[in-house]
Amino acid sequence: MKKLSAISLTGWALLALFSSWTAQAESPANSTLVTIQDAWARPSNPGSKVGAAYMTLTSSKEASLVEATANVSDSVEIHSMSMENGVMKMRMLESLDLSAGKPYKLSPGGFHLMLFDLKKPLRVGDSVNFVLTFKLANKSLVKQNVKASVKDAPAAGH
Ligand SMILES: [Cu+2]
Repeated sequence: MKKLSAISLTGWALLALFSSWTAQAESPANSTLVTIQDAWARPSNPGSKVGAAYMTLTSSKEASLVEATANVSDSVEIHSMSMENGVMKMRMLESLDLSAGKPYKLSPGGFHLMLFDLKKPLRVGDSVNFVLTFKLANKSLVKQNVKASVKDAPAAGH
């Protein structure tokens, strides 16, 4: 009898261990991988079908932004911008690597999400719904939604 209860105790301990392990394994899906702050988009220029959006991304783990889609345009690209020999150059990136815990600021003159083939002009007060796809080191993908409000660029951004 004593031996039996010892076994069942071990069984319970194992069960408890197992369930806490499963709970831990599931938590990344439920908790937020990337904290997305200050998401905004510029109003589009009259007659232009392109737009740009900015935000600050802080990932809790090593991850890369690998894809972005938006409800207002057919395609979204991740772009970098830099000054080369006195000329502003834009480059499309396959992905934007995020180190754990480090905020990456997408801002005018730097990284941005470029919207192509806008379905309608972006005006101040509109909002853009993005779905961002992040890839973790283990290759698993995490999608996160973010809403960017359309507003005028801060003067300091130039
Ligand atoms: Cu661009």
